[in-house]
Amino acid sequence: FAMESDLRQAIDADQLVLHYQPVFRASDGQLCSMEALVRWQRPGHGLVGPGEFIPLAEESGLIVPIGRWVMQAACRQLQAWRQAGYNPPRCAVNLSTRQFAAGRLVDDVREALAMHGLEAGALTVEITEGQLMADPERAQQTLQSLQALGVQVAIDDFGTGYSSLSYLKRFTANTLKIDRSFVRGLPHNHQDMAITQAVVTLAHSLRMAVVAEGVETPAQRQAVQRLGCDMVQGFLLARPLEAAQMAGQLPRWL
Ligand code: G
Ligand code: G
Ligand code: NA
Ligand code: MN
Repeated sequence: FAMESDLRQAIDADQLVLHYQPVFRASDGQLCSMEALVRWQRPGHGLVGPGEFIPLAEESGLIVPIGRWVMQAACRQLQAWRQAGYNPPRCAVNLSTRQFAAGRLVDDVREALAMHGLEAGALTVEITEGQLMADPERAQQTLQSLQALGVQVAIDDFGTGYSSLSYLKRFTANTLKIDRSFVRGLPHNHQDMAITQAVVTLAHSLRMAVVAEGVETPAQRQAVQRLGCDMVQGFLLARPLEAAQMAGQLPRWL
C-alpha cells in the first residue's frame, strides 16, 4: 500500500508536524493546557490530518515510532518556548494502546523529558476510553507508572467507549474529557444536558477535573460552565495552531 510505505518514511523525511490546541479554564479563561495534534505533510497530498493516518499507523505498528516522535517533538517545543521567554502551560500528548504493548513507553517518556530538561509535571498523556478498554489491565499498569513519574493522565472522548465504569474504580485519571458528541447538543438537548451533568458529578466525586471538548458556540460555552466543567476546548476558543501561531498568542493568553 502506497500510504503505508509513505508513512513509514515520514519521520526520517521530517514530514510530521505538531499543531497545538489550547485548553482554557472555564471560570476565567486562563490558558491551562494545550493538546499536541499530529499532522503529516505528505508530498502530493498536502497536510493530512491524523484521522486519515493514525488508524493505519495503529494497524501497522508504525504508531510506536510515530508516538515516540510526537512525545519528543512536544517536549522539544515546550522547552524551546521556555527558552524563548514564554511561560507555556502543560502539554498533552495522545497515546494509542499499541504503544503500551511495545513495553518501552514509560522509558520513552522519561527519556524525552530528560533530554529536553522538563519535569514530568509539564506533560499530560491522553488515552481514549475505547483504547483504554482494549486491554484495561496493561493500560492501568502503564498509566499508573506514568503517574508515579508525575505525568498526568486524561481519559479522552469520555462516554463513547462502550466501557464499564469499573476501571474508574481501579485507576484514577487526573482528568476526564467529555466527548464532543455530548457537547454538541447543549443546551437544548435534554439528554446531553443530563449526561454532561452526571459526568461532571461523577468526575468531581472521584477528584478528576473535567474538560468539555468541541465547544463551538457561546451557548455551549455557557452551558458547560454552568454544568461545572473545569476546562473548555474547542473551535469557539481556538483551533489547533501551528507552533509559531501559538507563540504569537501565548503572551495574550497567559
Ligand atoms: O486533529 P484531528 O481532529 O484530525 O484528530 C483526529 C484524532 O487523531 C483525534 O482523536 C486525536 O486524538 C488523534 N490524534 C492526534 N494526534 C495524535 C497523536 O499524536 N497520537 C495519537 N495516537 N492520536 C492522535
Ligand atoms: O479525539 P480528540 O479529542 O483527541 O480529537 C481532537 C480533535 O478534535 C482535533 O483534531 C481537533 O481538530 C478536533 N476539534 C477540536 N476542537 C473542535 C471543535 O470545537 N469542533 C470539532 N468538530 N472538532 C474539534
Ligand atoms: Na485527544
Ligand atoms: Mn477527544
